[in-house]
Amino acid sequence: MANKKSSIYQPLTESDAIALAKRLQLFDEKSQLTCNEIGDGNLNLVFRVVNSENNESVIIKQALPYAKVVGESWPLTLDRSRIETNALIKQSEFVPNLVPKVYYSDEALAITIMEDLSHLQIARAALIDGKNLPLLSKHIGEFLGKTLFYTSDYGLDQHYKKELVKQFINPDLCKITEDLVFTDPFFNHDTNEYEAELQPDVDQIWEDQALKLEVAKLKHLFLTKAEALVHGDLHTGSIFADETETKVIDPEFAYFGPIGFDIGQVFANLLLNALSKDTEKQDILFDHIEETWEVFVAEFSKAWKEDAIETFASVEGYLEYVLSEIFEESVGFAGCEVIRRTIGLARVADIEGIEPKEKRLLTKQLALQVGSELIKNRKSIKTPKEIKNYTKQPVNF
Ligand code: SR1
Ligand code: MG
Repeated sequence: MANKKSSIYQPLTESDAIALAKRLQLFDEKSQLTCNEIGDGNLNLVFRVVNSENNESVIIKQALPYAKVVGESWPLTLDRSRIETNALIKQSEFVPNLVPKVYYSDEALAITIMEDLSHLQIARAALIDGKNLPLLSKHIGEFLGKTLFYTSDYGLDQHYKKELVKQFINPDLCKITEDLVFTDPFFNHDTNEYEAELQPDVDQIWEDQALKLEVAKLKHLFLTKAEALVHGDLHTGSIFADETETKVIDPEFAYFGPIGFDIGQVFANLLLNALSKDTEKQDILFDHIEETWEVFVAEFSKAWKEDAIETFASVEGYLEYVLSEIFEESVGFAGCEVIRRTIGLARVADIEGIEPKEKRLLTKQLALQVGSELIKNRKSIKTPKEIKNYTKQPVNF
């Protein structure tokens, strides 16, 4: 049930956040603490509490009982805070170097207190600024390979996995994805938003029955395929990075879903950044897409060979079959994400920031075309290199 508030829940103010940090003795008793609410995401309050004497800091993240991006008219469960805390803790078992440390959590207040990563930049912003983030895909491939293998039936005691599936039932946040990624952009729905000039291209999507049939199949996978504990919202805005470090944040959408969903979101958001760039600057992004996949395959395969608990794991061809299914699904999910980030409710700065408008419209037209083709052709696309080919075609008018 959405919007179930405990009696002690209330949204924190900046001074409440300082009082909480003091009460929990997160800093020395005599510290001079300052606090700013720095949340710029769609859903939560994010307080940065700093000891002004030595600059030590923590982040206090609090879920609001509604979606901040829309307002109180869109109620949202506070339980996502419990999901986020537990997902961070679970992921840290496999990739402690790639997620923020959790210091404290309180389900009733819907808060998670964690490591401050303000020395890093959100990857989306860094890529828009033209930074290369040379280790981004190596780290993300490792994050994907380890977290997804070790929470799947291939790498985790299958009885215990079912217990975990129960703990990570996340219906409200899944519903957001079911609607915003897999449904609304493919119909005339009032959450969609795009320039009037794009209407013919959008109509083409809405009228394309072959495309809709494929989206229906992908949506059904998202609804039913409890393959591994996925992050569930792994776009470049959920990654902090610099030249040497990468941290994956915000797993409030985590649930047991298809492995390819996380990979597809990574592909799509790198692809959207590539589309926003002039041709000579695109290769770095396509290289990141390729390396993400290669490192994922290497990590997943290593874990499979060393730690698989599934009796059939040693059967010749099984790992290769699983990887090819994951790739096909990743490509399809990437297509859905590209389309929703172009015309749906939660669009991305990479594309929205393109000026002048004519250039932005051309990029959006290409994005819609690429997204549709990835979805429809996913069975015949066998390598991440081939994804790039679809971006080289002229836009159909
Ligand atoms: C109402 S939430 C909109 C989007 O923001 C989140 O980060 C997810 O991507 C969601 O689809
Ligand atoms: Mg988020």
